[in-house]
Amino acid sequence: MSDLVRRFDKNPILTKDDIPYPVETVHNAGAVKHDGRYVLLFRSHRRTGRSIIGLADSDDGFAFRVHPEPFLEPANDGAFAEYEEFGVEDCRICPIDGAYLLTYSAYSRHGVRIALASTKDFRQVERIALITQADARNVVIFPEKFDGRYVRLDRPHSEISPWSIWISFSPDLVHWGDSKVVMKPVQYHWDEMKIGPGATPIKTDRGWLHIYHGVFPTMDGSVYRLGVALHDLKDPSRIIGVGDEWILQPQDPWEVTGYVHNVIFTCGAIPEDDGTVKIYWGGADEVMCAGTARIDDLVNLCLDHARPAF
Ligand code: BMA
Repeated sequence: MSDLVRRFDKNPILTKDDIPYPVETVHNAGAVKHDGRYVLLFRSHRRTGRSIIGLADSDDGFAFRVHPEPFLEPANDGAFAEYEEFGVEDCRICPIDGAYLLTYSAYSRHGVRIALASTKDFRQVERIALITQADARNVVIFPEKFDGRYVRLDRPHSEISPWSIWISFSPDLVHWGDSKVVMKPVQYHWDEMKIGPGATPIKTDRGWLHIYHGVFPTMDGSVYRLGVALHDLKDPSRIIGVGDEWILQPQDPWEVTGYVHNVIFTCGAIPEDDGTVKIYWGGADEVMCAGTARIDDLVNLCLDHARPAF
């Protein structure tokens, strides 16, 4: 099968040289279209080794302009400060109810948990709540409610099970429950070590398409790749199919070598009216890359070349 994702020919789209304040990396960006413009909320390491979130925007989804100041830095006071002490990472963006929900990893001496914030204009941002205990990462919220409830995919950590994708429900975005596991790594498979939610799910006529990451352990360390899963339109806890093959693996020099080698990690993808999707990913935890795929091809992979969800 030919490559389902076509890399943009001018990758990487952002490097640390594009950032107007001192950082060592620019990667793992959440993505959304706002007022016809493409917006990225990317992660950058400071030289302390701790991360902040920056903002970039673009007319065409490929040429981005970075805003002069960081968008979100660890809180200095209030309820969030204690849990953001070690940095904020890997922000996802969910457009819903006329606003954008932001879910990001908050790191501290207590572990990693997920913080929820909201913005309407990407200027003002309001922190709402810490919505998981430690340890959990990679929360993506579906951009629609189901039977009046918000739904998210999340990834709690476990010492017993390989890290898996769970689903949780909420009436108010703050209190979450009815959690259950929906998808697990498959043994001796490209995602056998751990999996986690990636981009905010995309609605298609055949189901919710979720681009996730999977990790394989090698003698040379872990390899991070992307795969796809399709969730039922009405009941997102039901997985219709998981593509057996990865859709993207480290290949370009800036994906194979960098801050952490052999990493492709997504936090955002933007569906277009022409049936394509722009996928954004961090290369080797150091640069931002982009590519396009046909949504139908990704859905077909879930349906025609499926591996079990468990
Ligand atoms: C994960 C997270 C991601 C990162 C990946 C590869 O555990 O820290 O932010 O991209 O590892 O280093």
